[in-house]
Amino acid sequence: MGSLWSPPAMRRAPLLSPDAPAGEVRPRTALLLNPFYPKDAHASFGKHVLTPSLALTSIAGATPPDWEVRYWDENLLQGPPPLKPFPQVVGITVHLTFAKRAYELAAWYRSRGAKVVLGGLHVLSCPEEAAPHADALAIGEGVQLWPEILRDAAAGRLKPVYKGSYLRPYREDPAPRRSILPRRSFLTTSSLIATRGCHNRCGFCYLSTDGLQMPYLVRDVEQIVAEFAADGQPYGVFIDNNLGSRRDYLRRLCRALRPLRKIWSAAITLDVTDDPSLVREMALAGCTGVFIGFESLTDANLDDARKRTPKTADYAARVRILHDHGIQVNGSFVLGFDHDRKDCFPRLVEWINENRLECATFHILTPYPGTPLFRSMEQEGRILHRNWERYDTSHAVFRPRHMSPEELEEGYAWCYRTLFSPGSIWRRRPEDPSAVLPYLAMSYLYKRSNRFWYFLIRHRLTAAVWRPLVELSRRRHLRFRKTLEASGAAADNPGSVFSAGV
Ligand code: B12
Ligand code: SF4
Repeated sequence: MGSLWSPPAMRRAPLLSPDAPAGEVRPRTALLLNPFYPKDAHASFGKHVLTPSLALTSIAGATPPDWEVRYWDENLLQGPPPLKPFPQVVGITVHLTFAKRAYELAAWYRSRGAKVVLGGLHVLSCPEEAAPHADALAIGEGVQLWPEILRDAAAGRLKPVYKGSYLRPYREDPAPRRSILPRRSFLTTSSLIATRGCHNRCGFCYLSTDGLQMPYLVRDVEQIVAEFAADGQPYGVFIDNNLGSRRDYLRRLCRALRPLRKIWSAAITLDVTDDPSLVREMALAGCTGVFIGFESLTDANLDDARKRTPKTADYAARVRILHDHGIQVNGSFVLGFDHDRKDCFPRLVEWINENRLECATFHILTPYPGTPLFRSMEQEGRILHRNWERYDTSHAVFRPRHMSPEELEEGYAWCYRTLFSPGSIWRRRPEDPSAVLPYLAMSYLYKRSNRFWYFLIRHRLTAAVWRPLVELSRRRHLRFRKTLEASGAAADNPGSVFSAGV
């Protein structure tokens, strides 16, 4: 596959020159960093610039008015983060795959006199590992901690650890500050979040990390509508773990979003299709794509993971309900469960083709530290190493039950290669002939054009090039919506240039 091309800038973080001079520390300035991580050439390089994570914009939203805050995402390929003006505080978000890079950045800034605060999922699951690299750790929910951290930093009395709770009402959080984002660099800056948590606790998911108490909480629908309207983008991406855990809330949210006449995608669980009237509300509110964790086509795997989800035999009929409402389906599948044998790869791709999923993402089962899955694999002596950089779901970091780690990695690569092949793209085209062209545009531009993406990202052209296509999709959707409203039931698939969320 041509897209296995991978330039150095997509594989290696920018150099942090040891002698780069830093100026005087400028008081009350904070720099927020999203560290570099290597991109998987099997997938689309466009994934990172589809929509930004809300970790840093959420923190920025809680910054007191007498502090200046800046943002730097190393994955936007604009070089190492700035040293001028030299910040008093550097806040870095840490996931396990880029923890090593986060620690390098921390050392670079600390050696020049900045105070470094580390937060994010990896700090929550491995605080002892992160502690030596930081002046302060923010463990758990960070929005409530950030103002206190900055106050303490200004007064020169930073504490080593701050702990935030996910139990306090979510609606009290200020809106994320999206104005700090480089708008040109993202397909859309409207990453939205309405809920936190999930009604499930799958054994492999970070939500089941030891000690993490994250009940399902929702924000007021008016808050979401106001943020979406204010950001001025035609397309939004809900980055919630599961926007559909409370159906009454999702229905209210849809009704509130409908007058905006914008389009959006979201991650949901397949059980929202229990109620086709809810799927219809989603479509009428602008939902053009959903990201669904199908995980596996084998019920025993889902039982082992303790995922409460419809039976796999029902999957196809439920996909149909979404398609009938013009909602594209991006399926997420995990490879390497204990009941997976080598025949799972062709079976899976055939199923995706047959059911015409517009897009799919594959993930090698990855035991995240602190989860029940990690504990059981460790007890069974199946963890191969703790090189977190390779815990990126494209490497086998454990010994699978019915194949070798190499066979699992080969199967994963084969699934992507086959799914992104012209034959598979063609087989999965929408049934409605007028939707075929936008679908093909999405498939080729999004998935098979990594050289193009690299060019767009480096030259900060992502928004400029995609915006007209997004607008086109929005208009198509509005036409489709009219038909749907008039029909009182499902209508033909309108097609979209992109499918589903992150
Ligand atoms: C947007 C997103 C992306 C984007 C952007 C990623 C990026 N690094 O910029 C894209 C699409 C590129 C992406 C890619 C991937 N992602 Co992703 N992604 C998300 C998603 C959907 C939303 C993140 C977000 O905005 N959360 C909302 C914010 C507010 O929450 P938060 O990050 O936890 O931040 C809070 C606290 O942690 C804390 N905090 C965080 N940072 C800091 C920093 C400071 C200084 C302070 C004080 C506090 C603080 O305060 C914040 C507010 O409370 C999450 C799922 C989710 N809903 O969280 C998955 C998620 C983070 N991704 C995940 C994975 C596995 C991946 C991939 C490996 C998947 C793949 N194979 O492609 C890649 C690799 C990317 C990588 N190495 O980071 C996993 C991580 C699992 C884990 N244990 O690490 C998650 C949790 C999804 C899941 N359910 O499994 N991802
Ligand atoms: S359904 Fe998805 S978000 Fe919810 S616990 Fe399972 S994997 Fe995590």
